[in-house]
Amino acid sequence: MRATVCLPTYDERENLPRMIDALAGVLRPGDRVLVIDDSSPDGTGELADRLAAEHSFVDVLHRERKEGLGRAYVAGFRRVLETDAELVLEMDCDFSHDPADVPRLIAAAEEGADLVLGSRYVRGGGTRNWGLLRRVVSRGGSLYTALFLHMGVNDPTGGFKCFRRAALERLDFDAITPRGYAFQIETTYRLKRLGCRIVEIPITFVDRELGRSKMSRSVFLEAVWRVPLLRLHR
Ligand SMILES: Nc1nc2c(ncn2[C@@H]2O[C@H](COP(=O)(O)OP(=O)(O)OP(=O)(O)O)[C@@H](O)[C@H]2O)c(=O)[nH]1
Ligand SMILES: [Mg+2]
Repeated sequence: MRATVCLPTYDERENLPRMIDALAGVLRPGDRVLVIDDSSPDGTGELADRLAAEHSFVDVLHRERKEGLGRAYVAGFRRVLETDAELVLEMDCDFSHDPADVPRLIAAAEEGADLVLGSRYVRGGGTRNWGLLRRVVSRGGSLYTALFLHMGVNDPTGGFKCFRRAALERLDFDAITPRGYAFQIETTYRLKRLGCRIVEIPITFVDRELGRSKMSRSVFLEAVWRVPLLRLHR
């Protein structure tokens, strides 16, 4: 099945060329990468254009403003669904998600999952180089989500995913408005409610070495108030 990896970038100049090289080593003929750049001040967008000129499997979607990860992914999904891609992946560009795990996500989707989640909190998964605060916040987020949404998913806030095209097409993108981690929770929750088959596979999440995190208080607070609302409004 042909896969497209959506790669949102904001100031990832140090990471993007290495990431494209790494993906070139694991993707199959016909697979593609869509870089979704929100006019990064550090020139990641122009760099992406140069990489796309060098590598025929790379496309770039330029957006005018930084509007958060959720908006960037929705724009990317719409673009990918105009192509014939059968699988659509989400992945960070900061090497927290190991490109070497991409074939395992794809394989799980090909074996029949509608949505595959790279999971830190199943047997064999974990985090590396994370301080106590990040570990507590992430675990707390999973427990908080489980408390309200009962999805049976161990790592609902993660952003390393593979959607089957037919599942992604069932999502109403106009109705999915969150920007940060809440976006990840909401897409998974909506597909669960639609009866989709969700499979978690273990990954090790490594803290970024280059560039700066865009995780913010507002991203965190958005998830805190949106998760209970998801439950109440449907
Ligand atoms: N296009 C776009 N990409 C973004 C935006 N915010 C973050 N990203 C990218 O999304 C990916 C994840 O963002 P990070 O800053 O690593 O945030 P995080 O992984 O949630 O948090 P950390 O664990 O602290 O790194 C990276 O590839 C970022 O460059 C945004 O508003 N627009
Ligand atoms: Mg990150």
